[in-house]
Amino acid sequence: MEQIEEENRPMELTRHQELLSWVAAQAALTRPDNIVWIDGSKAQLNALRAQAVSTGELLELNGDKQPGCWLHRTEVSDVARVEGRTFICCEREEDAGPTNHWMAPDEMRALLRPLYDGCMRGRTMYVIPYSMGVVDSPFARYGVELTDSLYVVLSMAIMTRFGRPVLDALGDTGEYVKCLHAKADIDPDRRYIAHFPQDNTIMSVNSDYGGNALLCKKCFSLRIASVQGRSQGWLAEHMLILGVENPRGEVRYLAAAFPSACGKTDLAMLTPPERYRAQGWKIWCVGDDIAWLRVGPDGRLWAMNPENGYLGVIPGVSPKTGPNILATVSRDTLFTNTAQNLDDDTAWWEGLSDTPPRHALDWKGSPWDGALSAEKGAQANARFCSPITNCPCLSPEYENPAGVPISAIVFGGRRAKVAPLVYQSRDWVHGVFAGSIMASETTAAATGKVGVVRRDPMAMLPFCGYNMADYWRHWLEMGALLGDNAPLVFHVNWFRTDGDGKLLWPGFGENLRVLEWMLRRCGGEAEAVESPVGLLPRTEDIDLEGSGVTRTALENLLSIDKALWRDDVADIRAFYARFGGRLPQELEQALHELEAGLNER
Ligand code: GTP
Ligand code: SPV
Ligand code: MN
Repeated sequence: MEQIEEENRPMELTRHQELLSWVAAQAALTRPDNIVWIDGSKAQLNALRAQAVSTGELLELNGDKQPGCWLHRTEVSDVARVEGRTFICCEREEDAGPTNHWMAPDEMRALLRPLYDGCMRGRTMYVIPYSMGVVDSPFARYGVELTDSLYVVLSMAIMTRFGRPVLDALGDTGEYVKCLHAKADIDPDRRYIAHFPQDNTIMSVNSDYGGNALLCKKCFSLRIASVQGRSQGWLAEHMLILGVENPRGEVRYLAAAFPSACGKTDLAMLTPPERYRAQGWKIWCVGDDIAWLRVGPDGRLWAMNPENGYLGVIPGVSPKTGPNILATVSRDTLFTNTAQNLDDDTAWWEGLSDTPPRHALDWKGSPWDGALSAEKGAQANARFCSPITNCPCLSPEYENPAGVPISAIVFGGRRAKVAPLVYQSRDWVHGVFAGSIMASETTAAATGKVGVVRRDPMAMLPFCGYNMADYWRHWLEMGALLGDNAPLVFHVNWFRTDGDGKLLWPGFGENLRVLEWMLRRCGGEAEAVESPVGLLPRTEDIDLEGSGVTRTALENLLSIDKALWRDDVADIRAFYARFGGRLPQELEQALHELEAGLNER
């Protein structure tokens, strides 16, 4: 084997023999010209950034207007997660369950081998040791990603804690998730995102975009971590975490699961309505996408955010709906697939300003006149990647290794019909049921048709690394551990429309009005009324002053259309049937009770 040059001699960084030999074996397969270990130093990152600019991989934006910001454009065929090419490769198909794509591990390895073979020739392989969670804390989990993409290196440097401290924490024998990423030819027909939970291994090839390539994110922190959590007694969830401080100065924490592009980042960084701000309400963001939850020493449920940055949807972020997001992306941000305003070399997206730039490039890099073009300037799933500390409302608890105690869990989807603005589950089991029957319209975050309603339990349909029925069982077992300390469980829908298809609820900051009711429920300070689907607020329980929403609209938002719900029950029954005898009996029973309630006069 010819000698591959290694920069940052690994022996000075680690004596982890198994890691060294794994890296060597992947290099022998992919044949990079050289290997660079990422140590986390500023000097190294600056040099890599300069290199990315020289190759055109990154474009430096206006340093006065968007300081420390960069723009990256992806291939036109590589703009979202590819669920159809994402596989769970456990030994037995039934353990992946009916909602995951499965392939036998040996078969997948055989299929991938030729795709990786020599694919890094002429390129550099970067070795990124990273941590999900605060390095060296009891609940941190480590990974090492090998990649031939500088874009991935620079994104991982924002999204994770990485470099030398992680190697130190791993020591000579520490466990880590093995992540092999190669952009190869970015060929969509040979694109695979494969997970081997039994080996703590992830293999991704032929994509250089978001969750397909930043393997720390959905691949590790949800698909692999959900499997680890099941055997170790914790939960890895697709949830934001936020603290709500009331005028008395009490902070309660919520964790909320919404499918991709359905409002997690927006809720996590919400700006309270004027009146609420005047009263002293504050929002504290702990995380916007992923939560790891476990039962704390006090018996309550605690949540921590394993990430160190945000990878958020940028189109639609406007001064009106997302001032905290705008502040977050104002500096040190890596934008992907936005438009570029050529007048001042800034990133631009729909929502940033009312008048689009006329002298611009669209996300594909083609000349674009925002006033004349029928096409959007930014791609629908364009993203920002910003350090966690950029958020003006970042919770001081964001790096508390213990996380924060959770008072309420919130599930939610994007549904024009059926789901009311909010309802509360009667108890934990009924809450697990509410999560399991979630449905939502598809979005641009994944390739495929947009706006199609599909069942998306706990917003984990594309992210649960094992059989969803076993996952529900695990949720039920967590509830048994929590007992009376279990958080209350709610379901929300910010997207309900009237007969003309107009949104009934203003959303964004106004969502605090709904959170307020939930928190008063947690404190035993608010009323609720029974309905077949769960507990509803009375219209007088939601403060509408200054919201522009009428009582009639709120009645509409809270109404339960029994006919539509009965159709949903039929759909849920068909969905549940896919899990056969593995479906927890408690959920079957809850569905039966829902149907019985809907059939009462
Ligand atoms: P991922 O990062 O892909 O997991 O998405 P996310 O869940 O963080 O979604 P995000 O907050 O980025 O919101 C995505 C889309 O939903 C944007 O188009 C927002 O404008 C829209 N949105 C977010 N919150 C609300 C809301 O309360 N009401 C309405 N109508 N739209 C919302
Ligand atoms: C999502 O699709 O839920 C995202 C973006 O947050 S990605 O990291 O690409 O999964
Ligand atoms: Mn988000």
